[in-house]
Amino acid sequence: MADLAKRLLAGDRRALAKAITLIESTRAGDREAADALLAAILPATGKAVRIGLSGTPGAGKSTLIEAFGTHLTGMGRKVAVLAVDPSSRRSGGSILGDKTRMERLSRNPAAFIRPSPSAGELGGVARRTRETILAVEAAGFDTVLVETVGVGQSETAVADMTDMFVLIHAPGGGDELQGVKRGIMELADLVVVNKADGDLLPAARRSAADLEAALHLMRPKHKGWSVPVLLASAIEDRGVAEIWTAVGEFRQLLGESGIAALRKAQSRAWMWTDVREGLVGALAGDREISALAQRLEADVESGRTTPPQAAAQLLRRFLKP
Ligand SMILES: Nc1nc2c(ncn2[C@@H]2O[C@H](COP(=O)(O)OP(=O)(O)OP(=O)(O)O)[C@@H](O)[C@H]2O)c(=O)[nH]1
Ligand SMILES: [Mg+2]
Repeated sequence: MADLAKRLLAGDRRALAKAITLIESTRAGDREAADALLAAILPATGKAVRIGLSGTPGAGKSTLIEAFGTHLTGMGRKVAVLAVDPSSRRSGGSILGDKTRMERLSRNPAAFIRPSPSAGELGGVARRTRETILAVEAAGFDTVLVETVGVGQSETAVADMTDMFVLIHAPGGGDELQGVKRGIMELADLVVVNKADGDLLPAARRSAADLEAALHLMRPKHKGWSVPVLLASAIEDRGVAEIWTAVGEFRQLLGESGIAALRKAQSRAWMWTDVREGLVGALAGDREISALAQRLEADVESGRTTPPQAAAQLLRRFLKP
């Protein structure tokens, strides 16, 4: 493990791939090794700009990340692209799709692309991605882009592991705008209307105006930051430099201490998430408790016991066997 950590810290890409495989492994022994590895590299982490990107399926997230990432490597930055997608929607085929969508970037020596770990529960996928962020930072990547599809809870998970959350929107009418859940809008630090090209340009302008109006009605997430709405075209490589400018302005507003505070809160929340998941896992893995749980569920269903009483009984047994 010490050797793997050393090679990882030296920026060895094969060591990075191996580290991530270890992080994603579900074998018990690997878990301990991954924990030890993470502890060893921890002092070398935290130096990257962490950006989450989300948007409805087909909004052009991957294509935009390709253009944005290529722009950043052109500026001398080292870019890692990770994905969080707990849905089964993404099988082997579309991971390949992503690689072709990011063809330039995947051949770029200053970039590293890691598709989402195979489908699983969001909690597990999110934890592995958080750990992978640490691994790529230790390997020297100074910009981490985390893509997630805007369905379900994954965008909250990604917003909780990044410094800045970017919502990518495709041009569309009012109906489509209503399809953007309010909760996702509230997470956004920056909104990009992609596909602002060709025939779609007028619709993109209208969408941007609608989004600006909607954002105006929302409570600001960070004091002093009004969420910009930018137009971009991933396929024409336009609007990409402006995204990086907005990232810089946002980081300047938050300041180093603001970002540090954000990350501290994220670390605390991560710890408690792991505690909760560990407890639920231990509960589920205990045979005696499972048997009791089954009886209690039946009691709750039939109205013999109230749910709070059943929960208290289960916890009593679990905590004081
Ligand atoms: N006109 C136009 N089409 C675009 C642009 N960006 C992406 N597309 C097209 O939109 C489609 C979806 O692009 P992706 O980059 O795969 O979108 P995505 O949001 O990553 O999709 P999922 O990961 O499946 O949710 C593709 O056919 C792209 O060629 C753009 O700037 N302009
Ligand atoms: Mg994609």
